[in-house]
Amino acid sequence: MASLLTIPLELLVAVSAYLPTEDLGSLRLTCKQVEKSLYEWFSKEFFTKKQFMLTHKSLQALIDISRHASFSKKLTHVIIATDMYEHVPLRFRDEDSATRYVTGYEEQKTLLSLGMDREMLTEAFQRLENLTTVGIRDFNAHNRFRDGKGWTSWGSTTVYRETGIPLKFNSISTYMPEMQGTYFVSRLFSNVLYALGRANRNPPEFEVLLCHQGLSDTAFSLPDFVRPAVEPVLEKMTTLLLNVSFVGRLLHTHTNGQTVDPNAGRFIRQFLGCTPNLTHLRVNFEKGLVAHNESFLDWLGQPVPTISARTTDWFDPPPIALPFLKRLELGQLSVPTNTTVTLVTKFTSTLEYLSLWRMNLYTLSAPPIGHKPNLWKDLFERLSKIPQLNLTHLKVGMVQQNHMFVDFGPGEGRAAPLKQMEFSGRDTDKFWSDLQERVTVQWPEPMVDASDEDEDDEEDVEDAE
Ligand SMILES: *[C@@H]1O[C@H](CO)[C@@H](O)[C@H](O)[C@H]1NC(C)=O
Ligand SMILES: *[C@@H]1O[C@H](CO)[C@@H](O)[C@H](O)[C@H]1NC(C)=O
Ligand SMILES: *[C@@H]1O[C@H](CO)[C@@H](O)[C@H](O)[C@H]1NC(C)=O
Ligand SMILES: *[C@@H]1O[C@H](CO)[C@@H](O)[C@H](O)[C@H]1NC(C)=O
Ligand SMILES: *[C@@H]1O[C@H](CO)[C@@H](O)[C@H](O)[C@H]1NC(C)=O
Ligand SMILES: CC(=O)N[C@H]1CO[C@H](CO)[C@@H](O)[C@@H]1O
Repeated sequence: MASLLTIPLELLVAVSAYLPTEDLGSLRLTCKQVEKSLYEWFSKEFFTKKQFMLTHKSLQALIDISRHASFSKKLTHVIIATDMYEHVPLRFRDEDSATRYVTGYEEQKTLLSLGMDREMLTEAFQRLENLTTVGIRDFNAHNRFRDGKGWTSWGSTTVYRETGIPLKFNSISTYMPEMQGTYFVSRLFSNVLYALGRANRNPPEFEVLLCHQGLSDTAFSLPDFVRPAVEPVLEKMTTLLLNVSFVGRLLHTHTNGQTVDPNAGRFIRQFLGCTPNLTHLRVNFEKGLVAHNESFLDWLGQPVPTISARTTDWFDPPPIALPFLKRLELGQLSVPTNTTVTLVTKFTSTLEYLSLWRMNLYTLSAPPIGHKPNLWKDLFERLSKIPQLNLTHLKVGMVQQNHMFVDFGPGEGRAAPLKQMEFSGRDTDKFWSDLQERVTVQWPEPMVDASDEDEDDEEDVEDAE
């Protein structure tokens, strides 16, 4: 009869894949041969990509892995999540869980205020030779099926089991700035970059995925005393995924009343000036809070001035080149057609992949009476005519025009209109003409009451929202 030791390795792996983590541990302990057979698969499944959080135990686990001769080489993708103990009134089931939670809170606070988190990250990064991707997240992904749970930070399930209280990703503590969501994540971003710099580790990919709130612009601040450590990391970076939120800028003015700091995203402009090797840039603006998206994108689309014409104004960073940019993804923004065309035109010679997601195209001037422009159709037409633009992948979805819904006609054999279109391949002309043919604006139904005829067109738009 076949036993675990005689079945083919693929079967053993397939069987083990259904075991909860704890039982898998037990299986590996049962005998040397099983352990040996499963080792490659096990270390790949468990140590290629791991998520940690800013607690001493979790970061100690990261250090322990980095000290392990073999696991340290497997670990290529490190995610630091923003799991936080909260400073809010909680109700505990017993003395023990209360003690553990309150201790945990105090420990996390001390870890952060002493900056030990950065020291521990630096120590781990120094030894993770094969690190290619560093991520920052404020959620648990749900794409891992073992244990029927999502992907969680190392140690967070234990905290939940021991205290009965789950750690939170988006704390809104007003007492402790260190323990407040927005500050926490911006601080984490700067610290991770600084730790990588101090560790001389330059992973090419940096992925900030935040579903609660984007990074505030100050997270990108690079004062002169930080640059020597961080610039080498930024220079080698090829992939940068971001959620940003350009709110809360300085309100200083000059004596004549003019604002001192007019440029939204001033720090990120300086920051992107240090990432010349980016091939993939994703910027998602804040849902519903996309103010100043346009001035930033106008800046991103500006041609690079000659050295002599470059401004030295600290409040007005010069435009950047990104000469290797192949993949550009923009999301949750509202801009006019021209801004988009200028931006794509600037990167034409290298751009292969373009994604426009949850984007609103707008015009300030109302169309002439009886005229129903289709801004997206115009945009697709103008993009299709950019000479030398050689996209191999295009994704457009959940888009709007002056905040009216835009779709792509009925799908194949389905009644519901398509909300997104995605193409890949060489036949660019076909996908531009397909898009132009299909794209439809959902104009509001005309008013029934004839007495309203003289009313401004815009009122209909308001009503439809
Ligand atoms: C990791 O790094 C080591 C030494 O730097 C190298 O030999 C190995 O091929 C790398 N990759 C993996 C997956 O271990
Ligand atoms: C951040 O970007 C992702 C896409 O990468 C998006 O799904 C998410 O809603 C964004 N988060 C916020 C807070 O807007
Ligand atoms: C990154 O860019 C710099 C300067 O633009 C260049 O010298 C360097 O070779 C690039 N590095 C990589 C890893 O592409
Ligand atoms: C957009 O660009 C076109 C061509 O470059 C120009 O003719 C037009 O006036 C611009 N529209 C606006 C609203 O700036
Ligand atoms: C577009 O890309 C393809 C494949 O990379 C290449 O053969 C073709 O010459 C390019 N066309 C232009 C106009 O750059
Ligand atoms: C929806 C939204 O807030 N869009 C903003 C994009 O940026 C321009 C220019 O800064 C603003 O006028 C828009 O309101």
